[in-house]
Amino acid sequence: MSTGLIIIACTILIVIVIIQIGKVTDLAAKIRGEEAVQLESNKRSANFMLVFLVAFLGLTVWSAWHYKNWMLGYGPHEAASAHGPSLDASFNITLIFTGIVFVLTHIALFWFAYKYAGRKGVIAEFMPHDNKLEVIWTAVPAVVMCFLVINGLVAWNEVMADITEGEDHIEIEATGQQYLWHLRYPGADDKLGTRNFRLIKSGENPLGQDWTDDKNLDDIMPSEIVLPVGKKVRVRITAIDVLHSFDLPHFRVKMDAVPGMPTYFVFTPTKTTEEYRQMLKDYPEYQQPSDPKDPKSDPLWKTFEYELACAELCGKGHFSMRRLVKIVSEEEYQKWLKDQKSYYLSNVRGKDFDPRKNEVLGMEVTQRKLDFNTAVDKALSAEKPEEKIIRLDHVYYKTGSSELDNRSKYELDNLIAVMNKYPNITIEVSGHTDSDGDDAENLTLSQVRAKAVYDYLILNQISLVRIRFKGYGETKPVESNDTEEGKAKNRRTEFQILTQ
Ligand SMILES: [Cu+2]
Repeated sequence: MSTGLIIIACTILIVIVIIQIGKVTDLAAKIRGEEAVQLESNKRSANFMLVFLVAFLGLTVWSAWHYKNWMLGYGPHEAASAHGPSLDASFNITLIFTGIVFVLTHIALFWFAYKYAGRKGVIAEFMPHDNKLEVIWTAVPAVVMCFLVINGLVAWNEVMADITEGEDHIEIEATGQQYLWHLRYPGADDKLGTRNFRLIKSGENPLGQDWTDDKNLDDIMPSEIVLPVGKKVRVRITAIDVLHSFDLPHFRVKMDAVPGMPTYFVFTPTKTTEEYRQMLKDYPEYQQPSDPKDPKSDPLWKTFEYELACAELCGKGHFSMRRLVKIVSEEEYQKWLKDQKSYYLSNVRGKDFDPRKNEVLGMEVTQRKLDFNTAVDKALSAEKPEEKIIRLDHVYYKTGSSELDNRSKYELDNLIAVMNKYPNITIEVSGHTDSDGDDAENLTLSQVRAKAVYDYLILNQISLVRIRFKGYGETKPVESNDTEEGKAKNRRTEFQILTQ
């Protein structure tokens, strides 16, 4: 409130002062004559032009010098990509030319204003046209522009070159959305799966990946970009809603992300994050504490991270489209990659919206076989009878019936393989239920379900003297029946190795 009053008071005062000065000037003109006052004012303005010229150019040079270390391409901000230096050089060449023109034109502008200020008895020369001048100020910029454009084109062609057929590279994808980047890496198959915008559903399928395409199943969606140093990367760039721009300033990578128009950028990181930090270490501005409130916090160079930004003002949350970029060694990259989980397997698999929930996937078959054999090996070497029980987690029945679901065959085939591998093993197959419903019915259901597994094994040439089956109904719960989770665990079929 008081600040507002002061501002209003100041404004009124300034207006009064200006009006008073005007009155005084008027009065002076009346006393000394109009012309004399005009000439004096011309002279003063001319002198100011000279002062301004010197101060302005001086400040321009000073600020450029003072802030140079904060500009890309100068001081510690070297390019960290293979193509970066050629772009930086292009910018520098343009800066040299425009810088020279900038200084010369400004000197001419203010010097002329000084030199040709109105003086008593001097009349301006009338010059309607000058061919020589016209030719000079057309030809010189034209030649310079040609040089700059050609120089820029050469750099452009180098920077925008795509991957050649069969060239070794990593292909990743970045999709801009208000206000985040969806990052996608191909999984073990090295191929990104297909997308269809009609399948986009937030929370379920943010990118519209087509889950019937096997290539999608192992795709990972990490929260940061991790890349190995020295390897070519091709980034597919696109957007879901509005224009965004994929910007990796340290790598001199910048490309618009346009909905419906896929773009790309190919670059090779040449410095790991750690190497870049080591380079920043020598600069005093990076030796400041990273937390201004805590002088003991790590210096800025130590906490430095490359980053991905959105360079298109895409809305009010634009600033939050920041993602970390980490450049590491090939070994670290492979290790990181191995730790990533497929988006499909961790977020979609088995959910109601999984179009393949009734299907056993090839990779699941492989993984389950491994898990099953590990469990069998453990049971075989165990001492206590209760440690020789193995749950058949992937044996399914049709609801309320003992008919085996088609998906059960993989697990049962694993069991058959084990029975054939160890011909001395005998087992008991047992069925169990939760506590819901009638006890006697549960007992019967568990019995017929265990028998269904028994029948499957007999049908597949396993000798009947090696197997017996039994239904335990709800008598042997492994968890409390109070929760749905516990009940699901209690509804199970398992087998116990009796002799081996
Ligand atoms: Cu954006």
